[in-house]
Amino acid sequence: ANDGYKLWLDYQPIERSELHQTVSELFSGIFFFGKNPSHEAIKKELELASQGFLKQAPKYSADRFQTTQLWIGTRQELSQFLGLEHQAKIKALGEEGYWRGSIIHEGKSYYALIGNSPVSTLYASFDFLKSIQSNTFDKDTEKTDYPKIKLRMLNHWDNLDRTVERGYAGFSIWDWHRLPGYVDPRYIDYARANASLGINAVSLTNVNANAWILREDFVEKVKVLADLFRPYGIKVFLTARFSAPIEMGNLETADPLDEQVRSFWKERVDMIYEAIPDFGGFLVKANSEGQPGPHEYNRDHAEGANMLADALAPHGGIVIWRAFVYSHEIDEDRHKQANLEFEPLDGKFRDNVIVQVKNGAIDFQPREPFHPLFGAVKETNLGMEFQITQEYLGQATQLVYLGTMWEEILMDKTYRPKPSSTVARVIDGSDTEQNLTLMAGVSNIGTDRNWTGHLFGQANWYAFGQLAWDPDRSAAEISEEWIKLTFGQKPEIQAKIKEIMLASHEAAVNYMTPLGLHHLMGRSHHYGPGPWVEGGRADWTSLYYHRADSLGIGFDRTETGSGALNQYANEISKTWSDPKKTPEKFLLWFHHLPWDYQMQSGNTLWEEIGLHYDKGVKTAREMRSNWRELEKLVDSERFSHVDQLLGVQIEEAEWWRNSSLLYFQTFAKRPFPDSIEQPE
Ligand code: GCW
Repeated sequence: ANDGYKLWLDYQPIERSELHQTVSELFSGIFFFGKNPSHEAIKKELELASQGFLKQAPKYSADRFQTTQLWIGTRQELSQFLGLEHQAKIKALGEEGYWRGSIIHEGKSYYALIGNSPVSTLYASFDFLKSIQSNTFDKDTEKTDYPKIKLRMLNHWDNLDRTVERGYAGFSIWDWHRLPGYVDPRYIDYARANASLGINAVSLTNVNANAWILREDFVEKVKVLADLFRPYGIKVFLTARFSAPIEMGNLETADPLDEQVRSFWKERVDMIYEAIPDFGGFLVKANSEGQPGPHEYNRDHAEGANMLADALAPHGGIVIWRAFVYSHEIDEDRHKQANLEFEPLDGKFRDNVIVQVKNGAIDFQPREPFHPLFGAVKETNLGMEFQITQEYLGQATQLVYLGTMWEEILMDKTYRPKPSSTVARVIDGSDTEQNLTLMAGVSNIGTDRNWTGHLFGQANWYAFGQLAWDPDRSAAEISEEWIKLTFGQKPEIQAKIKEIMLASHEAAVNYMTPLGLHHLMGRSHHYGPGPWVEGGRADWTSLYYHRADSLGIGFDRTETGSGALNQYANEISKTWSDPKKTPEKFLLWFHHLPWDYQMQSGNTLWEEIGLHYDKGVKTAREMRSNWRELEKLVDSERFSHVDQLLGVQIEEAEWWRNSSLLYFQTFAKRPFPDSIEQPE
């Protein structure tokens, strides 16, 4: 059955005879230099691949020369066959870098997969298999690669009872109840999938944390996962609940400067490292949305983070401290809060702390300008947090390829610390002096057979991994690659699916929140439209964000409004304070403008809003008509899965358009443009 379980590691029979020939030769004589758990993982992968590609088992050679075709090992293991220059070239790629290509030795050619470490040899192997799958393998071209970001991490928001916060693909894959005794084979497939993308870290538990995960019996369960993931180069992190000293240490305080609190954490951390010597560290959400934190004791984020960092440092562990903060006390535009709290702390965090910042300042909206903290601090390690799970983007019902959205953010110019800086250059550390770099993605994985609920959710997991490896990769290229690995080589399939994917994010922005509108989703579930939503805290309502009235619409964040725009570099804040010079995709994010404001197209703002909503619906329909052209080319199981969901997506796009426009019309009191389908 084509249920999507195998993800992009579905090794289909090789069709092209020449490639078939080459690959059977290589797989007929494999020699491993050295023995270690990562090499065992490679072996397992080659076995799966060989069965899939050639329908037969691979053959290993006993000796490295005679019958051997394929050499696998680390640079050191193969050093005698590499010239000095060649060795230096591979070494320069760093611990996680690899080289693959042909080596001639005594007149015979061997194809070699060489990493600087066992794990990077595994990366070389996955890349080699991928090139076969996508029909691009060429024995005579060498390939080198290395990751540009150190920590490439998934954040699971998985609770210990297996529910998943903002998870739409079933329950948590971590079966805490049956661990440590029962080891679900799925854990290995999870590790394979991540390693194939170069993902090397995972935080297992929700940032809205439960202190229990730090109990000894839970750590024993975590150890099983850490042991399984180690050969795949994946380190395990846990979320630490700041009030754990009170909840499980019987202390009266969790004050980070209190000696007993400090020893509580030190003991916990020592206990964890006893079980998991390469434990990654803690991911912490503190003083945000009701989570406990250092503010309760009049301490700041740096004091809170450093206390944990000090407990972890002797073991080489790190603290990832989230900048997604908004407190109930501060009555400021939420957009400003992270900068208000973190800019003054620049330089105060320990070296083993990374501050993890969401891509935008509000909350994973369909489109946000980049977060103004990127570029604003000089002596703080900043990491990126993207959301792979589609909380505000149609969840697991809608097809929305996020690669293009992430690419857009990574390429945005921050103008700081260097005039040429972009978000990518800040987070990969090339324009800053930060010694730790991180890209995290909130996972969209669950127990659904296809892992991600919507088949195309897999593309977002894939794209995230690829961008974390190299934030300069093009989202279009990544989509092509994913399509080949998922649906095969046929060019008609390629072109159509790529068109669907590349149009999908803009479509969702258009039918949900065009022109810089944001947070118009229904309250708390964040699914369908709810621009009319009132009640609760001001910034939990949509009215707070769109501010529509009889005069106009939009959130004034210039100096006449909240002033949040001033948190960006001058090049941005000066220019964008003029609506005429603000990119129209962010217009209503920063400005409150009259309904008759004239847009670049010559239309009024009101007309343009209507046209965007309508365009979103039309694109959703085109996505389905494109998909339907593939009916004969894609297996019926996947065809129908995607087709049905696109049907729902179209209905929901219409729902968004009609309800939003009818609602905004009660303020604008103007007719809809003639050219659009009239909402009713
Ligand atoms: O996006 C919001 C979500 C919360 C989430 C929070 C966060 C984990 O609605 O469910 O809580 O952000 O990122 O901390």
